[in-house]
Amino acid sequence: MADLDVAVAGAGFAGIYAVHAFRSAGLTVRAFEAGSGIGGTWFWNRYPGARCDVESKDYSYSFSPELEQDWSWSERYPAQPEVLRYLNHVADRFGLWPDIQLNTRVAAASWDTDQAEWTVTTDDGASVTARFFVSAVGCLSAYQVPSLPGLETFAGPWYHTSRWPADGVDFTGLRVGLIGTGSTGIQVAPEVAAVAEHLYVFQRTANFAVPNRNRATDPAWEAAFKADYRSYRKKAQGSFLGVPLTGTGRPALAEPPAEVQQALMERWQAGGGMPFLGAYTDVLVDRDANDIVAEFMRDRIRETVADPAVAELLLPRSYPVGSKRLCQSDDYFAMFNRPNVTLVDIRSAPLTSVSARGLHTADAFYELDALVFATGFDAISGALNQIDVRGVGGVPLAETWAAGPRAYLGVAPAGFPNMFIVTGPGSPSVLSNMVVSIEQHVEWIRDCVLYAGAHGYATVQAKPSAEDAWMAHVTEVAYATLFPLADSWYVGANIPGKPRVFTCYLGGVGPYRARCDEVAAAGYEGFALDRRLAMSSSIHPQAQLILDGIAAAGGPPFWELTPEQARAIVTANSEHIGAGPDVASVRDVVIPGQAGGIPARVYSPVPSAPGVVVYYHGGGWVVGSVNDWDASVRALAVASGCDVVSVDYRLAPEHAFPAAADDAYDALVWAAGELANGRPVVVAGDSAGGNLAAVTALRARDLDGPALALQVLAYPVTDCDLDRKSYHEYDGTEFLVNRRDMAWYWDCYVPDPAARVNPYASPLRAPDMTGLPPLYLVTDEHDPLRDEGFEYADRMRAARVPVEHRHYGSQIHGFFTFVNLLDDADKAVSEAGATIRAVVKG
Ligand code: NA7
Repeated sequence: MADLDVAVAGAGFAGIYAVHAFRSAGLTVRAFEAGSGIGGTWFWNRYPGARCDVESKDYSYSFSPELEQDWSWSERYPAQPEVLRYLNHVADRFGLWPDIQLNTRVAAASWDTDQAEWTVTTDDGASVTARFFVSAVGCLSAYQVPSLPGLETFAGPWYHTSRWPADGVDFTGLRVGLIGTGSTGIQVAPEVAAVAEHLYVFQRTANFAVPNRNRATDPAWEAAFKADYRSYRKKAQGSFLGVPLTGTGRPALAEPPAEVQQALMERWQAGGGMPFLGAYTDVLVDRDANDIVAEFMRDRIRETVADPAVAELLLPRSYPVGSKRLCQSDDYFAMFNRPNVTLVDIRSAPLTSVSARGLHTADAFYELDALVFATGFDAISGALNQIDVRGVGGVPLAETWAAGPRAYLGVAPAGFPNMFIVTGPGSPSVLSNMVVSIEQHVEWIRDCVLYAGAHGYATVQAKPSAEDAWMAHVTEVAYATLFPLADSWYVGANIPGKPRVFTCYLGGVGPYRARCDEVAAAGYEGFALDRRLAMSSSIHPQAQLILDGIAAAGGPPFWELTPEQARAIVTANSEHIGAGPDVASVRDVVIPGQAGGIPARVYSPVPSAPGVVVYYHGGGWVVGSVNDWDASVRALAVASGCDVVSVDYRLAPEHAFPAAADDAYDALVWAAGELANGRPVVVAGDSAGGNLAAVTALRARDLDGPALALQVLAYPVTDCDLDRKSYHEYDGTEFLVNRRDMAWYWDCYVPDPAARVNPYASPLRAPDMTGLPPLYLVTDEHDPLRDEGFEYADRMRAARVPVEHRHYGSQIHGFFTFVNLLDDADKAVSEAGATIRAVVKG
């Protein structure tokens, strides 16, 4: 038994929410955080000027309506200290601290196939086991310092912006060299320039930047905004970037140029990168449209920077605007008008080395007292690759990702069972509002973990074929845009030797979410779910009493008896169940079938029930009767509120296949035609009766009717192959049915083994499952028929048939009918009944 359900690496926005979400779902979780505080990016990037480029109203959790109402952001774009305060408030408010371990870096995580669990080792040498391993290490955590010869000889201090000293740095009176002019360099530069004696900005690539127009929050605006926060969040989740934007919805190239200029100017005045780039639909896909916007921005630089030579150097020309992260600043370009700021072009004369007193370029030497590196990150994969992650067969993740990081749906890497990556490669991640994407991933992962548990799966792993197809789709979408044209960190171009792969999904946050939801609804399509080691639970004591009673009674196995003797035993046993609940009326009928009259009993729980259930009892097509099943069918009638027709179909071996299946279908035709009178009709059955219900649903589809609203199958026989794992696991004579019993039942029902693959005998063999009525499936753990039930559900989901599956982890074959004796039977019948009731009432 693993120590934890979920081990999480990292406690930034993703890890913090993961702790809350998993814990609230009843899972045990611990997040390991290398920092001495939580916050991730917002803990480490505490350089002066650090500010989020997404508005505070968007860059905040949406999972708690109370939290979003109570918290007030002081500015339009929050500065780093405020974001960090917010995250600490969240941890306090939701009591997350006990499940977050600070000052602890995850060093390794390795998958143990035998135990179906991860061993997570931390840098203090400790280790913990967990069923699931979730990476929340972030996309921009592994910072990069370029390898400049002689850096170690530099006499002054040097800093990377992402490891800024907590006490800050005083640059007063110093000559400072800043390397890097991305989002970070552009933010930190004006702050340093304001105090330093001189700032030298070493620029390799000029960057585009739009103004923030940052401002204090207006309380009246905030109140109005908060009144509509819920619907705003919904819009964000369905939007393209995770922020609801109001673009023109038109291509710039189709607009009169003057109107384009005016619209761009309005957005420029309003500030903000996303609304500016989102003005026109073609800016990121059409180079001509992009050029219009780029030239507009270059004009703004020319307008702002006094020295034309400096302005010229600051004009970005080498890539389409937006294909590198669009920077945001209110004061970067104006800063170059200060006398204490010098722009150094290291594109034409690259940096060559560092010596004790400063920086050497190919054509000059700059005497410096301090150095600041704002040189970015090994993005997307860097932080995870720093952990020694090993999947199936001990294969390292770094090796699997040698040609570039990949994951099915951007969340689950193939070859790494039970591992998920929040905002991983192939998801919208850094090209979206991260908080929206983080919440979506965490919730999706949580639901997947819960699904696995509820259905008794030990492992969930992406199929390589699904991962391949997804990553091909990610690439295809990316190459329909201008993004791949830039040498950006999006493609790994900033890290020497890194494979050039575009790993953000550009299909949009809303459509991406819908795809993830579809995959989940289809039973985690593209994932292999495996049940091995899944259920550690033992047989429920009430069920064990039944098995003990049967064992104590002794007696030969059914297959040594005549069918009549076996039937008599089943009838005698059914008397232990006692009477079922009262219903308004019960009447016995004879249904006209193709081969003669079919006895049946109609239970009406109320005078005018909303629907009709046609029920087929279990008993291996050989034993059992309407009488024997009286109590459980009554219970189902009451629970569903529907009329239930319990069918005494012909039994084998006297009447071999397809007699029972024919009767089952004829009974449905009668019920739909004579009894339902327009009311919805459902088929249901347990064990061999589940088989008949499934087959009847197939036939009704194939014969164009009658229409069915639902099929309810309890541990159905769906296939003639008795070599499934569950047959071998539960082959003992102590169970109600074992492999040998089932072989006998099949011999009686379909004597010719070759005929058993007929889909009307083995419905799992139906080549096409589309167009079938929704499935409500009940399975139990300690049951030879367990696995074929799961497979049936999988086939249905693959055919997009809605499936609701309830698995009873401590129950035995037959339990559904043991009302009065087993609490779980009462529960299962009432749950199935409630579903039927809901379906027939529409
Ligand atoms: P970025 O955007 O990767 O910017 C890094 C900057 O450092 C960029 O100007 C680089 O020039 C420059 N750089 C990197 N390596 C070198 C070397 N070896 N020599 C000279 N200059 C170099 O990182 P940021 O921290 O600014 O932003 C990262 C993200 O964080 C940002 O996009 C937001 O999403 C938040 P280059 O352009 O490669 O020529």
